[in-house]
Amino acid sequence: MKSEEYMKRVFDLVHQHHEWFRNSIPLIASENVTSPAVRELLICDFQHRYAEGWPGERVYAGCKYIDQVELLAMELARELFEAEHANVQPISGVTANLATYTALTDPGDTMMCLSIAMGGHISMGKKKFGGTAGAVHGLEIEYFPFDETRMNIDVEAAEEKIKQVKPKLVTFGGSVFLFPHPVKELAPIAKDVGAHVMYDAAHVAGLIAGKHFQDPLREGAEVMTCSTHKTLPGPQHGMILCTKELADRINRAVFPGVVSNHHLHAVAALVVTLAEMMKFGKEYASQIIKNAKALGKALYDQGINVLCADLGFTQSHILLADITKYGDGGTIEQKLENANIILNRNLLPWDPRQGRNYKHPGGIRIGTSEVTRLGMKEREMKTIAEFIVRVVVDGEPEERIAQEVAEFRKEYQKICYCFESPIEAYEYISLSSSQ
Ligand code: DSN
Repeated sequence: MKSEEYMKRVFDLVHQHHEWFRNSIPLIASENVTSPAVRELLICDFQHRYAEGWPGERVYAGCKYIDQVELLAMELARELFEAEHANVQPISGVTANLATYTALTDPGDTMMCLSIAMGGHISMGKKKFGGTAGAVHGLEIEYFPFDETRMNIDVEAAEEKIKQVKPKLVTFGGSVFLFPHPVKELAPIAKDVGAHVMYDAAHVAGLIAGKHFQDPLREGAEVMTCSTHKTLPGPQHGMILCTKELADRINRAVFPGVVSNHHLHAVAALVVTLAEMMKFGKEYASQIIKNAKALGKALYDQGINVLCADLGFTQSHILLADITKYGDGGTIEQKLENANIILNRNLLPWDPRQGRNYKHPGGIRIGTSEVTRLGMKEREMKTIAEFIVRVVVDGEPEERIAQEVAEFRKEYQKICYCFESPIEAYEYISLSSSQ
């Protein structure tokens, strides 16, 4: 292709993506949509700059405004999460986790966490699976015993295992996270054997900020890592909150450990996100969880095996459904995508035992953060459940459902829980005449 054709092609594809999302129901639990103010800062000049080091102690000139912005982000993060220290330099949740492993452990040490099938994240993975903890930092991984009926860590068995294994680090949190983890119960046991306690809040940071989930830093976690773009509806970035005592170790592990430049435009955008959460976070988090419960019930009532019905399905933004009655997770994910319903297939805890793998697992994961941000409430969750059931259970033609989904979406184009919303959620913003 000629260079002009590459130009045309990329703009065409991105425009098509925007149009598709405008007409779709976004249910990926790790995603969200940012406010116009966040988006504006993401394209500011900060994105062209370097600010290695610490505010006031940079190794580059030109940082006098950047420094002040980073200090604002740190101040807001400390306040919102009631943390003694905040580092806003990790460029992602994985980077935040890697920095924490670097600060608190040495290669060869053992970390206890959830396996991926139980909801752990790839950044907690073993070396043989290429996970960050094992393959990059050289940690040995021991899994928490898991209660599959309650979709949570088995407290008694975990207590025994911590005493026996004596890990150097115990990590709570993960990627499939229906209920608060037993930090309060297990953190003292971990500390007794000399372990540090961290909590990966990538998924639930917005719920924690909104005071509608557990409060890990008060329950015994010394470090809480997160990405800033899931239930916390900000730029794609990372953050670490920790005790004063660990602040220097964490800072040094982040820089010069795992970041050079730390995506300064994202730090500016994070300030807006944190300010939005100060003002709207409680209401937003509460509605996300109400929506997840309502969607879980509506799906369950229509025959979909949403896990943990006896526990109210979830206390977070995530639902997990065993979909094996209707096919495998991969096939169902594709059918739903054809119908403009975007979610992801997911391993169930028992899938590896039953010979299923991540390409064709037994489950689907559904998240309600983004649809809530679009202003949807319990009533709309019933409509979404009907669309899903018509595809998955009734096998209606996917193209027909896609058209109905697009019609349904027309009413929900504004972004809620932010200071102002002058543009539509998936509006394409033009700055050049290339499109
Ligand atoms: N893998 C992402 C998720 O979907 O949970 C988080 O990085």
